[in-house]
Amino acid sequence: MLSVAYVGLGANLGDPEATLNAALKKIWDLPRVSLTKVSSIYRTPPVGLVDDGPDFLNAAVELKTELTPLELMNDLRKIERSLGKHRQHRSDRSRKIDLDLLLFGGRRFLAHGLEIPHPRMESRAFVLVPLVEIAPDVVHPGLNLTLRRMLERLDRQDVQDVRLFKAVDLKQEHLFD
Ligand code: PH2
Ligand code: MG
Ligand code: MG
Repeated sequence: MLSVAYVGLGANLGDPEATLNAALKKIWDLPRVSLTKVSSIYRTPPVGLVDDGPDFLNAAVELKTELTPLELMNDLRKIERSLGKHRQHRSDRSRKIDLDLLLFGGRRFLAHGLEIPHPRMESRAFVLVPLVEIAPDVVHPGLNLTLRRMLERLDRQDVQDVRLFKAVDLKQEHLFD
């Protein structure tokens, strides 16, 4: 069965733009996964970090896959490791790369350390701004709200702090040659 899934990308250490581009290429190259939409890249102030790190670059992608949520999560973890993220990395620390499985096929899923929808996505402008760009009318199962509506509920200042960094055009992008 083909499912539509959404993944959030974030990076704030090293060369975040190069790392995000490398992650996009690796997602593009995954077997049994088609990358169907890529948001613009946004520059965002760090939220809830204990280490006072630099700004993040964040983006979101849509993909279609025959994989199960756990298989997809494992593939995303392999990509994270290949780009320099260690398994014991804590979520409140700066990171080279973070790939979060946000939504999967309109389903709710909770097992083996994976929770879908991603438990903190509804409060995070750095997740919802890029995601709404590619999937405004998708409904969050559980909240039963569209992503656009979820974004409207966020603090205005948090949303304004998410600044466009660079548009990515999947058709013209040389990344995928
Ligand atoms: N990810 C976090 C914690 N804080 N802040 C921004 N701006 N962007 C992120 O991707 C991010 C964060 C945990 O994964
Ligand atoms: Mg994260
Ligand atoms: Mg993560």
